[in-house]
Amino acid sequence: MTSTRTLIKTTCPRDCYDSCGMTVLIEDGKIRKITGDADHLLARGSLCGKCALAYNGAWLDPKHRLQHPLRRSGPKGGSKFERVGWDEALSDIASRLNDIADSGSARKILQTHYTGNCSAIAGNFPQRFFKRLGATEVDPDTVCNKAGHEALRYAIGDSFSGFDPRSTKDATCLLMWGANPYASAPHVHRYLIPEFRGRTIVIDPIAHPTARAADIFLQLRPGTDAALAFALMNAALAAGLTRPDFIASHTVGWSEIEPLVLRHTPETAEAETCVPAALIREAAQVYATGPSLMWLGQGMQRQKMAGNAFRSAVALCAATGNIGRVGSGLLYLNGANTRGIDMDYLTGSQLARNPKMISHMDLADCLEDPERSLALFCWNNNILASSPQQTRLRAALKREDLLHVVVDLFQTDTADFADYVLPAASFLEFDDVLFPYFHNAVSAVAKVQEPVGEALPNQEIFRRLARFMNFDEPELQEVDGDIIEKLLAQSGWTGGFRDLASIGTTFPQRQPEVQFASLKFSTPSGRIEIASELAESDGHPRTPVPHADASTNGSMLRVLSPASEWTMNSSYSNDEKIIRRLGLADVTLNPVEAAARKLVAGSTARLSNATGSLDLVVKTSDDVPMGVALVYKGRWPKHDRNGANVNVLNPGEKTDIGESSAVHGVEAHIEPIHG
Ligand SMILES: Nc1nc2c(c(=O)[nH]1)N[C@H]1C(S)=C(S)[C@@H](COP(=O)(O)OP(=O)(O)OC[C@H]3O[C@@H](n4cnc5c(=O)[nH]c(N)nc54)[C@H](O)[C@@H]3O)O[C@H]1N2
Ligand SMILES: Nc1nc2c(c(=O)[nH]1)N[C@H]1C(S)=C(S)[C@@H](COP(=O)(O)OP(=O)(O)OC[C@H]3O[C@@H](n4cnc5c(=O)[nH]c(N)nc54)[C@H](O)[C@@H]3O)O[C@H]1N2
Ligand code: SF4
Ligand SMILES: [Mo]
Repeated sequence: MTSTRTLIKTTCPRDCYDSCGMTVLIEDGKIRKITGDADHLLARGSLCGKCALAYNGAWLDPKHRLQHPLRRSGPKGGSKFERVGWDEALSDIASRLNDIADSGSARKILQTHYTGNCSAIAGNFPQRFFKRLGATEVDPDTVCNKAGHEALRYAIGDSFSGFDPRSTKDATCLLMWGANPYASAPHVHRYLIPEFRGRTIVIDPIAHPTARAADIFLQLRPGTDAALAFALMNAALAAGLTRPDFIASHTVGWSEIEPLVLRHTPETAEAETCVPAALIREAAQVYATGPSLMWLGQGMQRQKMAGNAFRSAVALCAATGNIGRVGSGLLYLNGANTRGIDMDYLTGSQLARNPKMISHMDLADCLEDPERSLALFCWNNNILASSPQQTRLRAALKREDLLHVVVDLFQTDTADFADYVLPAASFLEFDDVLFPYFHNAVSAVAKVQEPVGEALPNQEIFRRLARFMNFDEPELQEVDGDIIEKLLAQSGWTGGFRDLASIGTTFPQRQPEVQFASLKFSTPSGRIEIASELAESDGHPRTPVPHADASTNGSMLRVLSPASEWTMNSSYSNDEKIIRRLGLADVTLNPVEAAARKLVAGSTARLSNATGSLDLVVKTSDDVPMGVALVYKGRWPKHDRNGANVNVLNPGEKTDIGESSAVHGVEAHIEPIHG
């Protein structure tokens, strides 16, 4: 018998800088293997290790996937469910939501969502439903990157228009600040950075492989970035490498921080940051000479004073004139707007009835209070793994009076506490488009198989629910084909979806454009605002200051919980091969730190603070500085012997700006466990 073999191109829509092109081998109508697309700019024929395992593992395996709508049949959190039909589930959910809305309490319906699927429709369409309903959105960015967005809004008026990564060809320096491409952008680490012909600088507390490979590595104490930024400005000024003309024409407020800059020498900063003064001078020389690119990672804005740190970094960029000229610029994220996409259309902004959002840092508070919350929807988001205050959240989700609906591919910890679990189709099971947040590309996310069981794409679930609610706005029923057509037209792609799918990824701009070439910024003054009246009127300092967090007191450690190489947030932590690779949850310490605390590698230690505690296997590595405990994020609590992950230690402290997560500011004690 001859078998049929087809190769289909699609794109990985994870929350990842790389947005790899993928090739799916279909044999006799079944997926045989999913690999990286050899033609894709970054994938170059291979996926990262985690996706290579999970996409060929749990994501294709019906026994791991949710296949049918489920209704709770035991106590809350007991994970006992019975299978129900879609219509039965949706009509019951709709009638309970209508009861809440009819009593004037729609805002007490909370919805959490994030980036489980970053595709345009699956990631955004359900927003139309919740806007029409008048539900309260738990601001998704507050668990990830809101501090950075807000700080950039004050300083340059825009956090969604970064430099085009292809402009590395024109730069002499690439500064990576609080990002770990080795884990969070593996193909950027593997290809783009080694191919870069200029010099690389990394600023990070951890000596991760990207840092180790850098020309200059500034290994600072966590939470001391602003002090370092001021010392870099001081050194640039002393070396005559600041740009007075640029400062005079395109910035406001330099004179307000200049006295602080003059006082903040590399020697001052060495004492605060632990970075040798000579290395600060060398980095300042390289960066200020430029043209230089500054990639602001999300790790450094998960500190308590993150907004101040970001504003300080922008001041360095502005003082050295490293923006608006060829080979220079700042990158946080590139929004779909850089491809012409109208996000208001996609998310149905005109339907909004309740503009108020709450922070993820306040979610436990809100869910504990029946006066503030009557229902909760979680889609594209696993709060019991990812959000702070894990113990309080679990307890709050036991409320029998709270209607809780989870839409996911898998039976997560969060789903265990739901009244209804609705099975979502994966990105392999319907057509969509993706606007990556690093490269300014447009990519096809193409259907390669039928949905598993009765699973439905997010958007179809919410179209059906809208019908059961008797919502009659046409936006709530718009079909995928029409949306894709409109989005592609907005992006300037002149072919159809199938044309795009045949090549996978396209770049609307053939050549990288210089970021902010007009040197016009969307701030009130139209300039880079080192001093911001807007920030001041929002209750923040007018200018950044050279802040450094105090050292942890002797017995406490700073707990950093960044991206793991083997999970994507909490995704993949239920894949059998990945579970084997992860092994027991661990904590990595500097060997000197471990020895001083009488902790032996391989033994178990307890990390604890006022919020919670976690038993972890001790590892030691020189990558980790003194005073720091490294515990990667992303494990599923229910697969761990603690029944919890690192967020059990996270009190949910807010950043200075943006009510965002200061998760890398968590502190904890560590002690050996005997016996
Ligand atoms: N300690 C600590 N905690 C952190 C962080 C940290 O650095 N340290 N980082 C934070 C950050 S940056 C983020 S962004 C958040 C992320 O937190 P989450 O948004 O919770 O990310 P995931 O854990 O991957 O959960 C996404 C869920 O979406 C599901 N999913 C995938 N595709 C689809 C789909 O098509 N439809 C539906 N309905 N579901 C789908 C996945 O199965 C998964 O359960 O975590 C935060 N939590
Ligand atoms: N493999 C994998 N890739 C991912 C994810 C994942 O979970 N796994 N998550 C995705 C998501 S949602 C996001 S938001 C991104 C996040 O990816 P990144 O932007 O790389 O952010 P993080 O992984 O949180 O942390 C990056 C670095 O910040 C450092 N850091 C911590 N505190 C400080 C500090 O005070 N100052 C400085 N300068 N650095 C500090 C950490 O040591 C870490 O090395 O990655 C995405 N990619
Ligand atoms: S998670 Fe990132 S690196 Fe891995 S396949 Fe997807 S896009 Fe590529
Ligand atoms: Mo994130």
